[in-house]
Amino acid sequence: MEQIVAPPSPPVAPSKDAPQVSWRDLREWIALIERNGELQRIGNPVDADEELAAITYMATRGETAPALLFENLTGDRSGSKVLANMLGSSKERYALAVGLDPDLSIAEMIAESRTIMNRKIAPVRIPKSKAPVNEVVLRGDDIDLTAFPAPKFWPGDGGRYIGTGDITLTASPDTGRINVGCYRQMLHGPRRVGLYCSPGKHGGLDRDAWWKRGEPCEVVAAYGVDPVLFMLAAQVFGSKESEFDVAGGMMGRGIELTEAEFVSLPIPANAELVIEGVLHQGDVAMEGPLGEFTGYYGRERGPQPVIEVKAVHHRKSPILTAALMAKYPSCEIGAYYAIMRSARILDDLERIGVPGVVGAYGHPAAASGWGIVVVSMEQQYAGHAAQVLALTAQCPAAAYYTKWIIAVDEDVDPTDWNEVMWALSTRCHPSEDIDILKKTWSTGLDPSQFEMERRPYGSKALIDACKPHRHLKSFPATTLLRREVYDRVSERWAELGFSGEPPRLTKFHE
Ligand SMILES: Cc1cc2nc3c(=O)[nH]c(=O)nc-3n(C[C@H](O)[C@H](O)[C@H](O)COP(=O)(O)O)c2cc1C
Ligand SMILES: [Mn+2]
Repeated sequence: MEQIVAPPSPPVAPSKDAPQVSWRDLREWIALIERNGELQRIGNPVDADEELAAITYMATRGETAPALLFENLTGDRSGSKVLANMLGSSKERYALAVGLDPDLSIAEMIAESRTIMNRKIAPVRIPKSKAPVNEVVLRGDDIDLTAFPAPKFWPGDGGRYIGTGDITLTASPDTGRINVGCYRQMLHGPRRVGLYCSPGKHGGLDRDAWWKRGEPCEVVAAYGVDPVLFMLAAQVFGSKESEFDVAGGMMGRGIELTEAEFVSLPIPANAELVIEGVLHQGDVAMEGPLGEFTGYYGRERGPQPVIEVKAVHHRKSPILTAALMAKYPSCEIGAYYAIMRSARILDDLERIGVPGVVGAYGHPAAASGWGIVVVSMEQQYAGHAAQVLALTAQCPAAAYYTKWIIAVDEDVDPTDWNEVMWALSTRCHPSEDIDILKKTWSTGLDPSQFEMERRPYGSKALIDACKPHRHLKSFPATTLLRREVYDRVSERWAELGFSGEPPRLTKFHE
């Protein structure tokens, strides 16, 4: 089996100003994380049927688990490897993917992410002959996707999912905009792959627009992709935006695409395994369920469209990316999702123009960053906290799902749950400080409401855990160290027998 050769070099800590990430494709990124001690290779035989997911789940019950490269899959007929926990709950691997310093704090990464997510760089085209994904090209009856190790994750899953850590390309027939979404794909047969888009997702809207014209919808899907394409495919952008441009901006260079064999869509040139195909109206097969990011099974089994596969491209010994959906910290959408969503919430609040917002964080343990958003702010006028709470709750980046929106003062770090609990327990008076919004934007994936039909209508608690504005002047002083004493102790930190840096404190007794 082909080996990924990791050239020996010191751990990489890319400069904050580096405009371009240091890796070119998934293989180079794997080599980078391996040099940084963030990869575990598993060479023992592992069954893709529940065992791969079981190992991934068990290995990721702590927050510092490495990415897992399964190199030997039982029954595999394709020479593939499977990468799981690619990003997971690791802020370090997120940083290595987007060219940030892995030692930055979460709050610093959120701030840096706002900058790089707002850059846009269009994709570039490279010739077919230069595209690594064209090492092997198959058409027609030569195609057999059942040769690849498609995992079944959870015991109650409805089948083997070749696509979880995937990207799926569709085009709008009206504007030509290419959408990149991450939608699950269950393997039905050698040339048949299910594609589930929940209502309103851009891939599904494109599909329906083609069908409305009486034409089949062309699709390209990639099952081994670099971490930036994967992350961007799983983020919501405007329906007219192409995720490719944002991915290019984050990487500091255009995503490389090349011409396909059958469809008019392009294919990602550096992917590991790509399929081209079409969705015909009326061609459906039973699909689902799949264990979800909530920690429960999602939508019931039902008929969903099927991709008729027309061509397959892959690198030799391709590395497939598999995304386990599970409770934190075992969920693939852990650290990166929380950081990117928080960056976008702050962008939204800035665009709206509300003053005084200092930070925000959607904690990943709250259903992968969907359940809770903490916003920190400097209270400037009566009613300010209530305004920030309501705007945060309903801004585009936070409105979906989020149930608990908590406002804290600027001296509380929203990324530090210990500090948030302190604020909730000392500055919040439940009978005064909690408001409820009803009939808000939710999802069928939230199991807390019965019956199923009620689920899309959620509710949100707005929790004011700021000091009461009415009593700001007379609110008890927080116990803080005197600056000069802190400095004196810090200087003697090592001499006192402590290792490492003294804790960083920013607020002092006045
Ligand atoms: C591993 C994983 C699996 C996902 N599966 C689905 C899915 O099957 N269907 C779906 O509609 N969204 C799914 N999502 C969420 C979409 O990727 C996300 O909503 C994204 O914004 C879709 O792109 P779009 O906004 O361009 O439609 C999944 C996300 C991840 C990370
Ligand atoms: Mn989109």
